[in-house]
Amino acid sequence: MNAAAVPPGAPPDSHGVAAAAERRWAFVVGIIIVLLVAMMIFTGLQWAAMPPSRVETIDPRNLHVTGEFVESNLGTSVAPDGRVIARLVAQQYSFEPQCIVVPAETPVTFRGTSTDAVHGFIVGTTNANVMLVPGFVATFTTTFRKTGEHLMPCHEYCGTGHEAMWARVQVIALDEFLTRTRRGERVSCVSR
Ligand SMILES: [Cu+2]
Repeated sequence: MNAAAVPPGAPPDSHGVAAAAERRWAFVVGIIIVLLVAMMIFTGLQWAAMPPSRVETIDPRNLHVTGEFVESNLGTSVAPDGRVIARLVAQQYSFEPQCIVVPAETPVTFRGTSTDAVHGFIVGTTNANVMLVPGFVATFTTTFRKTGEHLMPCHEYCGTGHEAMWARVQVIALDEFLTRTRRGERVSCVSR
């Protein structure tokens, strides 16, 4: 660089200073990239070497006829051990039930499966998000902090009716939920 290109007031070796700063930042970015790649390799190998913690299989051909996912057993119920369990089935192009009632401030275990194609759902803006694959039972436990209603759309493209495939999740107060389950009713949504 010739002296005429140095802006007025800049240190005489501004080019050298900039080059050193660039080298430092290139080094920092390089370390970050190496760390991320190492994490990907480590988790990829570790997960590939271990079986998933639990894989529950189910025959999708007779879901409606027998077992846990018959229609009368779908929806939310309280298990004998006190756990709240919401069961649902996805099929082209709807969820059964269409509206799921859950209590607020209580862990709720979702158990779902599919009769035909790969489906999935998310619940509103919560972090509940799962895929429903025929032949497997998907399960997760989550707690809804506030009462209210969430949309629950299918988020795996499953065919021409996919965009119309959604259900609702109604989160109600725990006492109201317990009162309704104590009456022995199958808990279903109330229109609001
Ligand atoms: Cu879908």
